[in-house]
Amino acid sequence: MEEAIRQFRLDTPPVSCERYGFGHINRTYLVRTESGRRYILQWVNSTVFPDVHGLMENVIAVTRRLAERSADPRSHLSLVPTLEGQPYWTDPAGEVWRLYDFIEDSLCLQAPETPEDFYQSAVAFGCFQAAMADFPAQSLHETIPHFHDTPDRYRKFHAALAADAAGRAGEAAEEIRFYLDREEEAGALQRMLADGELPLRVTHNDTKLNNVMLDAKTRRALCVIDLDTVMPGLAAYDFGDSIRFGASTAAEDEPDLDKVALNLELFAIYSKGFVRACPALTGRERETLPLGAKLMTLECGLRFLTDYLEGDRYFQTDFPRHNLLRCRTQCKLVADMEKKWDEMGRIIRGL
Ligand code: ADP
Ligand code: GN1
Ligand code: MG
Repeated sequence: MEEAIRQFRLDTPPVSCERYGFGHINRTYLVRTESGRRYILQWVNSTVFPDVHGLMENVIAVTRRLAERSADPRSHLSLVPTLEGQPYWTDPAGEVWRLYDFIEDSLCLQAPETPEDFYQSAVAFGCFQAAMADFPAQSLHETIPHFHDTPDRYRKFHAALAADAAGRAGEAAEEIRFYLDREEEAGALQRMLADGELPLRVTHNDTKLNNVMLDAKTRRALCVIDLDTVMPGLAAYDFGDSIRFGASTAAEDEPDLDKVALNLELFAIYSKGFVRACPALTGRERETLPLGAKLMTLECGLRFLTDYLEGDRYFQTDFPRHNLLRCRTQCKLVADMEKKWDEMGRIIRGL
């Protein structure tokens, strides 16, 4: 990591470099230099993203497009070049490192502190989708093929279950049953896409609240970060993943399931912000937003469960059964959405 820092064009020599943030995939470091300036150094996880060079081409193209759209340097991520003028550094082992300017005077939240914070995150993701509306989606690399293809996630789950490589299927029997009971409905968005009912858009695909920056003073949306999964996708994916993470009454790994529910007030607030920021959504796309919330939550829990069955190889975990705990909160949230389904539909129709 020290060697990586030395490869980039910092303003003055570095004085510290420490682990930073709560991401589950990459390794992120906060770098400070003698002048007091801060940067974000990241090691990009090449197991999760095998085409790491394609991924960086996406990041370069997307940040360039966003920079063309706004002169405000805090409205988008900015890559800092290497000493040789390259946008990222490949180390001798083939691992990719990149450096971003730190977005100063900003907030990155793990949970909304007020409904307005959540509204602003909807504005950030909605504006991102709108800003990318005329970007040639087919020019982007698919950094993780079938990323939100829920039936494909089910195929991988069945393979993991059959192998039961870590001998954990018995312990997860209740969650496994929960997923088997919902397999048929899990393909609904994919079927609509295949039938031409929904347009493919450039989407972010990982719209957690902690992938948005808010202005620390005004608390207004600044920009979206974590662009590794920007790919062609459905509006319902971006809407749904935000609801899954930010409109839950508890953290993604809350052990007390009684605390986990869908907060309908936050659901309504996010819906309003997202739809306002994305006026181009078709009527059919708007109708699918509640389904996006349910299916993204179902899918994410299924991914945690699959990773648990495979021995925790994908998501970074902090303790044994962390992925199982995460899966349980997602199941609880799906069950709560099923109870609140009519109300979710009413909120969207009333916008
Ligand atoms: P991961 O893919 O592991 O989630 P992220 O790109 O989301 O990695 O970065 C992890 C965290 O680092 C973010 O949640 C945010 O708090 C912080 N971060 C990332 N980029 C920046 C930036 N340019 N300025 C300030 N903070 C950042
Ligand atoms: C991962 O990278 P991060 O922590 O923002 C994952 C998302 C999951 C999320 C669950 C590339 O997001 O798809 O929804 O964890 N990212 C990737 O918290 O798999
Ligand atoms: Mg992230």
